Parts: sequence; C-alpha cells; structure tokens
Amino acid sequence: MTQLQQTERSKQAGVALILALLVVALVAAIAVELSWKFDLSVTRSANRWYGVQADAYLLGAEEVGVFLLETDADEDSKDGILSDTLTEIWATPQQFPTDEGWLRASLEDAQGRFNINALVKKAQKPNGNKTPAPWQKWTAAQRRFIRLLQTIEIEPEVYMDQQVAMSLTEAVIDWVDKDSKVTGFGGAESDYYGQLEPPFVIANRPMISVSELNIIRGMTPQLYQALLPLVIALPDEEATLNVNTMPFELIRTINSKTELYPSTVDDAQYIFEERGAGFDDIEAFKTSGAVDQVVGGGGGNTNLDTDGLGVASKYFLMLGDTAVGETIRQRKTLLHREGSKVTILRRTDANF
Ligand SMILES: [Ca+2]
Ligand SMILES: [Ca+2]
Repeated sequence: MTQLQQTERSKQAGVALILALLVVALVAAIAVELSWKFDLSVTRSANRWYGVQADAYLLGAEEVGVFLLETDADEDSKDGILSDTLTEIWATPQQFPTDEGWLRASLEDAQGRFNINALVKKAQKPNGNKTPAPWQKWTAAQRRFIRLLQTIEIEPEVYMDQQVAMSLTEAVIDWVDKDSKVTGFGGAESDYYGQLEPPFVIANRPMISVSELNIIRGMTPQLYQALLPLVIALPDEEATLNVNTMPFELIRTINSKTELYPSTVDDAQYIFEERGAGFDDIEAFKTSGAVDQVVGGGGGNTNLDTDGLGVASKYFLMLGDTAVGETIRQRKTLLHREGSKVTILRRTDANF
C-alpha cells in the first residue's frame, strides 16, 4: 500500500467514525423529541412506536446524507474540481447497528439515471430548410433514450427493435409535451388514452414519477421493470446526465450523434474502464481515448454530442431502510444541492 493510499484509507476510516457518531447523536435527539410529542405512555400500540422509531432513524439517515453532500460540495470547491464521482465519500453505502436492529442508507446520484423529462425539448430544424437527416429529427437526449431502449433484453437474447424504440420514445414525448399534436407514428395524445379501458387523461406535462411510464402506449410490464433502475423523473428538464456516475447500460447510450444504435458492450466496457475515478470535466470525457475511439471523428474532434451531459450533479436519491424489531421500513428521498446547500425535495416509498 502506498503512502497516499494509507492516508486516504485512514481519512475514510475517520469519516466513517464521525458519521457513526453523528447518526447516533441525531437519532437520539430526534427520538427524544418525538417521544415527547407522541407521549408514549398513552400510545399503547407497539407497532406505532416501532413506526415512530423507524421514522426517527430514517430522518437521521437523511441528515447524514445532507451532511455528506454538503461536505462534498465544500471539498469540491476547495480543490477546484467540481465533479461528482463514485469514488467520493458520499457514494459509499453506510450500515449501522441500532438498539432495535439496523439502519442502512445509501446515496445515489439521481443524474446518473436517464431523466425522462429531458425528452420534452423539441429537436431544432437544421438551418436553411434542408431536409433533416434521420438523426436530426431527435434531440441528443431523445437519441440517448432510443439507444437505451435497445439495450434492454425483452426476453433471453431478444432486444428491442430500433423502430419500436423510436415509437415508444415518441409516445413518451407526447405524454410530457404540452401540445396535442401526435408525434411521428408511435406518438399518442388524448384520443388514444381516452379510448382505453379504463380511460386515462394524458398528462401533457413533465412526469412527477416514472410510474407514469406504465400507462404509456407501447410499454409492457417487463420493459417497465427493466427500465425502472435506469430512469428518473426530475423536476428540471435541463439536469445533465452525469457521465461519471451513470451505470453501464447508460454508458451504452454514448455513441456518435448520427447513430441511433447503442454502442457495443465491448465499446461501453472500454469507456467504463477509462472512466476509472471519473473525469474532471466534459471536455476530458469527450477527448478521452475511449470516447474518441467509440464515437469516431478522431483527433479530439469527435462526433459526440455533449448536449445534456455533465460531470457534476445537483439531484441525489437517498435510499434508506431500517429494521426496528420485526418491522422493516423503507424510504426514498429526493435531495437537491445548489452550491453547498442541500434541501429535501420529496419523500416516497414508490418511485421518483
Ligand atoms: Ca463531488
Ligand atoms: Ca404532442
């Protein structure tokens, strides 16, 4: 082990200890406050008490999440590299024993997932009334979604056809866009959803939760399940996709802008390996050997469309669960970081 690795390891051990202490302190403080509020001597139901205690632990876990992300922002601005990577401390899942069981908490970069609401922006017509090439009918985000859909195994060794992927993308675009104009051949507006049994009212606005995908024309339960860990509905259509934290399936959406197919598994593996501890900025990603080779163009002049890609994130998911006695409670929290201030946007036990 090198000197540097040793220093790094002891620094991390130190942080873990601080966190453990912090969470115990927070949970104790919250639990005391709640026990006053709920007057336990009156509340006879043990279940209720377990629920309150579990909520207290999950709140404590959220506080730790906020602390970690704020600390990360401070560290980033200190070293002048504003990036978020999987090697940073916030990305390590935590587990603590508690008096009644255990508490687990992990932070996930929400911008490592594909933001469904990024599909809402319309493609610009090319200059000078030229007929657009097939790829120019889509925005960079829409092309990434078409590629992503084709990476999903519908049944063993069977992947979604590109035409079907485009149709489904059109249907999602119509669900989130404001107008009532049907997009392409796969799109669907109120006429379609109104005739369903039971009928649905089309949203015509950005998704609040990816659960809305269930209703989209062309969606199947299997496809939805496969997409679920890869997608999110963020309240910001401009939120960039973080190339440092995106999972392997999303790395396959990195390809030449003129190409609607995903990159091959081998090419994505090459990019994944070169990513290592992460890129400092999107230019470093674009000009990296792997991206240069996969995307083509050469000499740093690649065909990569970096629109909607980034190396730093503002939205994070906190996934917490805790066992109190026989009960296990789970919670997902959506956090937003602006500068070094983190706020809690929403909580759910379903999906964002
Ligand atoms: Ca960071
Ligand atoms: Ca439409």
